[in-house]
Amino acid sequence: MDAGDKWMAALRTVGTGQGLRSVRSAWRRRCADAMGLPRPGAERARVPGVAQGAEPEPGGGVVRFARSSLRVRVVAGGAVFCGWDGAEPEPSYALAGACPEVDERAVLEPDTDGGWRVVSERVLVVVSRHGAVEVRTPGGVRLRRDLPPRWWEPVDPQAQDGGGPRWVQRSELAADARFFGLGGRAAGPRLRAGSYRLWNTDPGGVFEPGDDPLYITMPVQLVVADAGSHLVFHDNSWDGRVTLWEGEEGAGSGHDRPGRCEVRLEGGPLRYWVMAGTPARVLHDWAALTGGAALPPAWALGHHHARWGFGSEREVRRVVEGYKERGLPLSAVHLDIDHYRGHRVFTVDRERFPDLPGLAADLRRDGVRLVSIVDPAVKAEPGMAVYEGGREAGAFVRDAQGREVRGEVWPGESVFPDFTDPKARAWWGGLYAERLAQGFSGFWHDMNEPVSFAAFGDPTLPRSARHVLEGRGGDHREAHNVYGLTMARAGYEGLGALRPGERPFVFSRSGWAGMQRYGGTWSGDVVTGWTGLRASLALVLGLGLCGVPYSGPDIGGFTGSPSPELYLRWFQLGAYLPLFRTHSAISAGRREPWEFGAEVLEHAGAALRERMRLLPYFVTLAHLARRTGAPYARPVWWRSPEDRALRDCEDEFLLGDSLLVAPVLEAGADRRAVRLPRGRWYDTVTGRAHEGPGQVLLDAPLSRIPVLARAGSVIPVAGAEGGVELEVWAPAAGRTGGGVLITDAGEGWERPEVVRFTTRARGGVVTVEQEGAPELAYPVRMRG
Ligand code: NBV
Repeated sequence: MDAGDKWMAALRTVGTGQGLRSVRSAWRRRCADAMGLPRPGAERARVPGVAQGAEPEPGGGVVRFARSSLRVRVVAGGAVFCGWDGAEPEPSYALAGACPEVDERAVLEPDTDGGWRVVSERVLVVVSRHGAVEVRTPGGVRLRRDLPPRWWEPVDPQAQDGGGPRWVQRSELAADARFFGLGGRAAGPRLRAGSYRLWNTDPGGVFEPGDDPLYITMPVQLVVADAGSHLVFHDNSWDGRVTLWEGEEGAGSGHDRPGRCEVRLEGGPLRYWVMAGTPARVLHDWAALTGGAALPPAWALGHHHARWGFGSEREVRRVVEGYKERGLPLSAVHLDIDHYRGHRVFTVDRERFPDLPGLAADLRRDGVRLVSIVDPAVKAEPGMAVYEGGREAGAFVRDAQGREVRGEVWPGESVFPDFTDPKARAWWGGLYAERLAQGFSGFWHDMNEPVSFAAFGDPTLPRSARHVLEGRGGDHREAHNVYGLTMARAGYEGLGALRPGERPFVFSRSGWAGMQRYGGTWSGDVVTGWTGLRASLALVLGLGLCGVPYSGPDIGGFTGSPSPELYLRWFQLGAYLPLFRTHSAISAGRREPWEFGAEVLEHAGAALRERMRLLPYFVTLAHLARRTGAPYARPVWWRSPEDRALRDCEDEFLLGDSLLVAPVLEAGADRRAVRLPRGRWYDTVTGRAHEGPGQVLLDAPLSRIPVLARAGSVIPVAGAEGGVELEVWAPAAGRTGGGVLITDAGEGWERPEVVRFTTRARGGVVTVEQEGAPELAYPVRMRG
């Protein structure tokens, strides 16, 4: 199905009335842009020209070229900022706060041939006479070479339309470099040669691996090569494209063909950050720059069950009862748009959900939380409290003439809060009081690319729509990609003010660089099929490398009905991902584990119980993600980026430092090849040891997927009698290992407790020690 077909199918879901209004809405958007955007006139290209001189500044300096300038600034921690044409690090939606302090030790010096260099502890930045920028390791090995950029400017300076010129920058990378990131890409995690658009997009009710872009795009690339890894972030929220060409070693006549990358943006500043080092170091620097990930409450690390179309309170109770009767642990139930009155956000359909607070309280007694979907579109209905409140607050997006921009979404004709306006965020944040009063504990932001149904063209707001952009003012071309991010901020901050003692739980379909500060995300409407299962893993791993550690797929797929086998394999994978949620569309089949026969129920139940046993490990990983930037689910090359076979291995992952998870992603498979990083790995079921690096063939009967534990690991798990116990996997003879346990009270802001352990194998005896304690405070179960 192409995008047009998908939108037509989606329009069928919404009915004819809305279908017709979607035609009107698309037409209105087209007219608004025809009138509200400047017509492109004659343009001329510009390049920086030759370097004329340079002025040192703290942390680096500014190199002046004939027709531009380049600022290079190294900040504490070692990240490098490069800003062309006067671009500064701020203002930025990605940065967590003010730009970090500069590294005073980094200095600008003249280089040979009329160029300049900035020498710092972690990298060496060399700027050529014509404006090419090389980032090298301190040892002088080249990580990337950014060629002089090129801008297109209107010949008539009066024709400037506020966004600045569009620009392109090409870069050369090592021939062996592999690319990851760019947000949530279904075709990843390794990004092959191709062109990837930077424009958050709802693919229209379902996506498959070939669909691109999706809901979260961001100009963040992690490049992994023999010479080292680095992250590059072009801090610019405009529409654009990243085109990648993987290199080839010894191509043609024995010469390497370098990897290449081209970043092309339709406006906005040409500025970027580079962070170099091991993957762990790079993600640490990224989190330092853009903020630690919001810590989910402990219950959000359990199992969630959702469905679009539960239909009634009775049905919700029936499903929860079903979990209980079968002894299946459940942490949360999600209510979708069908519990709203006529799809109006922040309302309740009281006929079908007569007593939500009562339902929430009953569920809570059984340890189950209620999570509410929250859509940004507000029905443009005079007299409706949310609409009137928003008007009073001046919160809705307007056009160039100052009129409300109207679109078409689930409730009908709708308006859209401008979340780039601090006033609008404060107003919107206050609305969550209604949700809290209904008994909801968590929030699921949807449709915030933002979507406005369109029978043709781009299903979003007009590009000419005006936005406050924190007071700077601008239009949707700049605000579109940060719409979901700023909505997440509004929700997170609102909840923080309304319920200061609890950590907000927000996850959002759309977002941008830095969204982790406010919460996580999920896969969106992944197609039900083996390809969708594979895409689910790609999305989670790719997003983790962009600093968004908490996510997971719709288990079983969003559409249709999975076969029992596919459902089970999806469930088994999902049990090891941060967000562990079953969900499906209103027209799709059921996703409760007992709907697929006794065998599936038995094995899904086992996966569920294993997840709950691993909960202390997941809580620890959540804290580590926040503190260190390391995602819970990491590519297998995380600790061995030099292992080329691992770089190309996309169908398994590390869960924290200790576990390697190898899901089954193919129909009919009962064994699979598992690639091991260096060191000893134990099959957690058979206890058999395997030595890496290398590849082994492991059993994967329907009852389980292969999960291996790193020798020497200490994994905190829930003990059979309650409390935490330590699962210790013996180190190889003469080796050491270790682990960490981070505990907290589950949902507040109390200081977590961090306990570290070391393991040793000496003379055939394995010992475990707890740092700073004369003896272990936890029971130990020796394995391996
Ligand atoms: O709110 C309905 C769905 C939701 O179930 C799904 O998870 C979102 O990704 N929503 C999209 C809108 C409808 C899409 C066809």
